[in-house]
Amino acid sequence: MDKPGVQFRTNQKITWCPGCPDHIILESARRTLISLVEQGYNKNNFAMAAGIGCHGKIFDYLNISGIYALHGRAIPTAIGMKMGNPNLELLVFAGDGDTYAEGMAHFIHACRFNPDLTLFVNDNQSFSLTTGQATPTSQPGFKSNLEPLGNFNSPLNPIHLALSAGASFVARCNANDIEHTRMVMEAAIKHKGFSFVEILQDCVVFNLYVNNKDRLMYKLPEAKRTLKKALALSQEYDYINNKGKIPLGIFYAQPRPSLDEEWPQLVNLKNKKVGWGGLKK
Ligand SMILES: Cc1ncc(C[n+]2csc(CCOP(=O)(O)OP(=O)(O)O)c2C)c(N)n1
Repeated sequence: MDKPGVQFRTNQKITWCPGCPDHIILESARRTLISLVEQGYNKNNFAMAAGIGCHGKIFDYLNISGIYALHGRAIPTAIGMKMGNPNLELLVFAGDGDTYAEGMAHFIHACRFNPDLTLFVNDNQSFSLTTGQATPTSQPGFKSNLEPLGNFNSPLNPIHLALSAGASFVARCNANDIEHTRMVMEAAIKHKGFSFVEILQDCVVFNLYVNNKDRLMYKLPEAKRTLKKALALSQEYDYINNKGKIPLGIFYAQPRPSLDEEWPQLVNLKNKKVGWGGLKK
């Protein structure tokens, strides 16, 4: 076990911009893992697939096994890892460009297939590593070198989409709120099946319009909700409006059989305790 205070850290130099909330998301993830290990999770069974983008650099800084996937392909990479060793606790760290543009088909089908893994999407409403082009959650009018006249498209609503596609756990966090994000991350990892956590974050360099929305955010009360109610809540925020309210927390959590429970081959692997062995105490 690492020394207290350095758990799950690597010695890599962190190269995110000063002030980027990716630093804070890393800290929430680190605290989540520490808390789960304290509760009996086996540290060696955590593994990650990271997307390509600023967000993906968490792979270098969070000390668990894994792989940098291709841009847009972190979800299928994680599903493959899970099929190879269903005893792993798979975490996917992806970006909004990564997941909702090039990776969109994988996102929708993961909601349908319900593999037992957790997807965290750092949503800064821009392709930031490539210097700020519009993603599917960017606001109309967002100007970039690629679209000097501004983005013509309206944002899609990933929370609404995930719920519609059958995701069994759907949540939203504010990157700036370490402790709330930690709590939601922990609940998402504990959920059996596909968990989707959208983490709204500022981009301090490329899409300043989407920043400083903390004052609009409020926390949903913990409650078991119908899909209908969760869908209605998901529409409170349209990713453009700077006046309305932005709900945070768990919109929906409804366990249903996961991919690895439905496939006999995976059940067999699980029972044989392939790889690193049983996951939880
Ligand atoms: C297959 C493929 N397509 C496109 C790219 C180029 N690319 C690398 S990072 C990136 C932007 C990532 O944006 P996002 O996923 O929103 O993450 P952020 O950098 O904002 O955290 C793009 C388009 C690539 N490396 N590989």
